[in-house]
Amino acid sequence: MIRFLTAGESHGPAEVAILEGIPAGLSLVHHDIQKELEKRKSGAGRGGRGKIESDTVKILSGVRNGKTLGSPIALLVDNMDHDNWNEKMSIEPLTSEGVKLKHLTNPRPGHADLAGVIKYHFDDVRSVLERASARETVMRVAVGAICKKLLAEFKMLIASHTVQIGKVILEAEERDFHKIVSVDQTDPDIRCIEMNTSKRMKQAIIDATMSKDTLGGVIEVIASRVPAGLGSYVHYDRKLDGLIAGALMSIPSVKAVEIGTGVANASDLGSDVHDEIISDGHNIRRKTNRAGGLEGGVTNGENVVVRVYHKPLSSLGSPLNTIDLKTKKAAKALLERSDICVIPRAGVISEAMLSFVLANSFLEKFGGDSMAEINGNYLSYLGNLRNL
Ligand code: EPS
Repeated sequence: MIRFLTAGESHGPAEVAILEGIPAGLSLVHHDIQKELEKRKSGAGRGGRGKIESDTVKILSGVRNGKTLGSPIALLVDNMDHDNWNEKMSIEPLTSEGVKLKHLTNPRPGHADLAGVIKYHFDDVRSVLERASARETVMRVAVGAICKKLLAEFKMLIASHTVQIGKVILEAEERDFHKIVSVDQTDPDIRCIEMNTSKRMKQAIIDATMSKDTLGGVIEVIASRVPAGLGSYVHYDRKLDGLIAGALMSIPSVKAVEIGTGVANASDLGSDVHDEIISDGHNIRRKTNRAGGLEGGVTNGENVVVRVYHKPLSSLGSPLNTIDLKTKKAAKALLERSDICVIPRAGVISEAMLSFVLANSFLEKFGGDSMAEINGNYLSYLGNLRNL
C-alpha cells in the first residue's frame, strides 16, 4: 500500500527518501517530521558526527498548503559533513596528479565491511561502510514521522523507551504508558522511565567510552489504540508479527526482536502464557498482554509491544583483530568515527519502522485515496465491531 526507498552515503552530499502511497488530505507540516529527527539526533553515547549535522529535512514534493496530495513525498536531508569529505566521496574519478585515495582494507568484525567487499567485489571497505552506516536511519525516521502522523489521525500512538543498556536493566514490570510517552521530556539523554536506572545506564556508557569500547542494549516500542484486525493469518507474508519483526530487524545493529513476552513464554506453561479473554458487556479485552497485541499474525486490540535487541556497535576505539585484505596478514580493524551506544536514539528509529508497518497494514484494510474515504471505511468497521 505504501512503500519507500532511501538513498545516500553517510558522507555523500545528502540523504533522500521517496514515500509513496500516503493518501491525500493528511495534515502535514515541516515540524511533524523535524521533531522526530531532533529526537534521533541527540542522546548519550553519540559520537562527534552529532555536533556537525543539523538533520534538517526539506519536503520537496507531495505536500501543498499543509496537506498531502496523494503524490509521492520526496524528502531530503543535507549531510553537513560532506564538505569535509569532498575528495574521499568524489563522484567524478580523481585523476589529478598526486591524488591517490588510501583504501581501507582491514574490515571490522561485526560490520558489513567484509561481507560487502566480497559481495560487490570492492577493493576499498569505504565503498561498503558509507551505505551500511546508520546515517541512513535519518530518512527512516523522516518517513516514519509521516506514517506516525497518519496513525495519529486515527488515535493511534507510538512510543518507545530504553529498557536495557549493556548489563543495566530496567526492572519495573508494570509499564506506565504515560511515562513512556513523555520520556523524551523527562529523560532525553537516555530515554529511561526510571531515574536511578537511567543514571546507571549513563554511567555504563561513560565507562564504555573510557575503555574505548561500545555498548548494546534493548528498547521497547509500543503502539496503543491499534484496532483489532490488522494483518492476517492466511499467508506467511501477510502475518503482521512477521512483517513487524522483519522491519525492526532491518535496523542497523539489531540482532533480535521479541513480541510481547515471547522469550519468557518459551519456557512457561501454556496456562501461564495465554491472555484470558474478558468482556465488560461492551468491549472484549484481555486480562494480560503477553502476546504483545498479536495473535495469529493479526492485531487483537491490545497494545502492540515489541522489544528490539541491539548488539554493541562494531566500530571500536580499541580495534579487534582482523586481516589485511591485500596481504592476508593479521592486522587491527580499521578505526572509523562512530557512536559509543545507539540505544538512547534507537527507540526513535524503531518507532519509525513500526509506524511504517502499521500504517501500511492500516491502509491495506481501510485504504482509499483520501483521508475522508479512509475515515468512512474505518468508522464503518468500528461500528460493526460494536455489534459483535
Ligand atoms: C550516524 C552517522 C555516522 C555514525 C553513526 C550514525 O556518522 P560518522 O560515521 O560520520 O560518525 O556516527 O553510524 C553508525 C553507528 C554506524 O554503525 O555506521 C547518524 O547520523 O546517525
